[in-house]
Amino acid sequence: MSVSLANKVSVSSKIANQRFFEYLNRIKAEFPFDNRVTLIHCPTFNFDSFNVEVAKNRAYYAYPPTGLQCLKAVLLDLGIQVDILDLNFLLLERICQGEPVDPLDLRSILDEYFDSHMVSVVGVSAGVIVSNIFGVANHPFPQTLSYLMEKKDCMVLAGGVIANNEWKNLLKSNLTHLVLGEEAENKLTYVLKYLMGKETGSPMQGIFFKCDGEIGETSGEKDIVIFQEDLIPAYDQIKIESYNQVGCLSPFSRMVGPEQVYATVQLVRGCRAQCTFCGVTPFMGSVRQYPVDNVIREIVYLVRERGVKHIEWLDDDLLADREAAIELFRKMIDLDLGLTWAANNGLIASFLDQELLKHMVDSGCVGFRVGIESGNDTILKKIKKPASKQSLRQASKLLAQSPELFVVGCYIIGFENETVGQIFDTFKFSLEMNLSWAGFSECQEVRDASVDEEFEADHQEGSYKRVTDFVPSKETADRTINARDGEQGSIFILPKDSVPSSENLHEMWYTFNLLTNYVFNKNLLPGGSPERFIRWVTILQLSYPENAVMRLFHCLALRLSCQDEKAVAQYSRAREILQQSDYWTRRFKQFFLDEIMENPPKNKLEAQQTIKQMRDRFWGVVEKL
Ligand code: B12
Ligand code: SF4
Repeated sequence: MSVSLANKVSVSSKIANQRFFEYLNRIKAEFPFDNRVTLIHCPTFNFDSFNVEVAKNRAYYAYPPTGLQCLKAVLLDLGIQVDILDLNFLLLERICQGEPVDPLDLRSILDEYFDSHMVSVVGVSAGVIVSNIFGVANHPFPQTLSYLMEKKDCMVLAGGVIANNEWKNLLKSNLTHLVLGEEAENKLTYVLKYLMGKETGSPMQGIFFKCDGEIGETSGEKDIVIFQEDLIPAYDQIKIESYNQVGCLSPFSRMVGPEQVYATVQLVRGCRAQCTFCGVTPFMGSVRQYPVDNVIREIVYLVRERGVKHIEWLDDDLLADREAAIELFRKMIDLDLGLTWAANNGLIASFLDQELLKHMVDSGCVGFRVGIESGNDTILKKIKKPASKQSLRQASKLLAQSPELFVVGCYIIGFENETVGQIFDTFKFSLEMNLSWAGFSECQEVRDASVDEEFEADHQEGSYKRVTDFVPSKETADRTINARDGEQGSIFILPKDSVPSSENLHEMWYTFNLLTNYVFNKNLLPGGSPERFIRWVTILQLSYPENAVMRLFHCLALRLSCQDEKAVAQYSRAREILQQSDYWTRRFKQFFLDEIMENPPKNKLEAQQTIKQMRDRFWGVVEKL
């Protein structure tokens, strides 16, 4: 790894560093470094809304711990022995393989490991979907950290996006000895070299600590990680061939078949854009690229030696260097690896062009997300999205030429002070873009450390800012939204110049999702591909087994593709859910779906008519917006 440094150390900063070294010396004396480090990957699913059926369906995320593997790769260069303990994988594996009495019991896994391993340094990564770690009970990240701190026999380090956002609160709560901010290869190397008594080089900023009750940050140069290491040795303890047996990466990884062994790969760190709502640029800084040949070697290793059949890019801006991306795809094509790939983290739509798209398809791309965010030019400008409606329309035309790709457009609603009218623009634009699917999410501020002043008061009063899932239906174990009677009203009567309440926003999310993805889905139109719709919805149903709307539209799509027996099964399941659930009964009435349930189509022609009638009815409303 080469290190690039910026900014000079100021004289006053020496005091902060003196305190840091004073603290580090104490820790070093308390836990003499034995050349062994364990890195823990915390569960990435929400313990509060945990649903055992979803876990057994292998629908929770099971990402390999790539960030920890990168750290391991640089520590191996220092001759340190590194274990990676993937708690997410182990927990999901235990649930998928048996019927554990307490499926969320982390302690037994930690006990089993630490009873047989003495380690002087343990690093923990907060890999959980709920980022308000102090706002929910039973959160695995603080649970794991307090387990380790209570043991009092190792130095504890925290890192990753959430630790970065919560560093002050973690230190205040004595949940860790140090927090290493942002990308941590250089900072971890620095701390461990110090513990080993090796030459460390200049101090760098971004290491957070608490000395004698006072919280501080090291000062010095800002390090920029330029990752050049070989990641292959860091796969030694990762059971990559089993991750698909306990979870998934995204609907794309399920779409290619849940039995396909998958892995994740990265070409670029950082992003060219600086969208105001996104933490990527502040967290990762500038765009940096891995050597293309290293990435190719990793892919070849994964395919040929570990049996991987599908990869997903972790990049925020995979196409940042167009020529490098083309070189990469070309090499993948030449190697003829029989591999599929997807970019669930998203591509920037306005940077797509015909040549790139061709290389993507030929190298195995099955689909990707594109960040569209808004259908209102004022909002697009305000959030500094590198796109306009015009450039997005061009992308939509380009994408229409590759119908084999499943492209999900991502939209955000509820930006600060965004009006109902502006949000309607996004909804109408999602219909105009006419992609395979629309992923709506509600804008949420991911906490940052500067809000610590309110932490204690908020924490005590239980009003600590709630940052939950960006998709409201994932907030509850039964996947309902605005479930109480009376919370579901028409969003179309909201004044266009008003700013919606959070309930209204949830309701808008619900309505847009229903209309764009189901009622107006292009694959349910004559000339569309109901089979593609069926494949996607089948995967979504693994996460939403009790969603009656999905059942009904799955039934309609099956009728369109003349799979009548299966259609009857979906219809019957929808009926059962409705019989048991007031929530779904109300939702069906609200959108006149109860009428379809009373008179369900019996064949392809009737299904086409049903869908057309439904569209005509809603189009009247949409047109007036
Ligand atoms: C895969 C992924 C997920 C997976 C989990 C992956 C995992 N292994 O845990 C899932 C789908 C569960 C997920 C959930 C969420 N994610 Co996410 N995710 C990603 C994605 C696409 C790749 C992550 C990755 O592997 N990166 C590559 C490695 C090299 O980087 P890294 O993991 O960050 O690791 C480095 C540092 O963080 C640090 N580090 C990490 N762990 C540790 C541990 C220790 C001890 C130390 C010292 C350092 C350290 O050092 C590592 C090497 O530099 C990134 C985008 C991206 N390109 O990074 C978004 C990203 C990190 N996610 C993001 C968000 C917002 C979330 C959620 C909050 C969304 C939500 N509300 O649900 C949650 C929070 C989860 C979390 N991890 O903190 C944002 C973060 C923005 C920000 N800075 O605030 C990103 C950047 C996406 C985006 N474009 O907005 N995510
Ligand atoms: S393009 Fe995507 S990753 Fe880049 S800053 Fe904008 S939202 Fe973040």
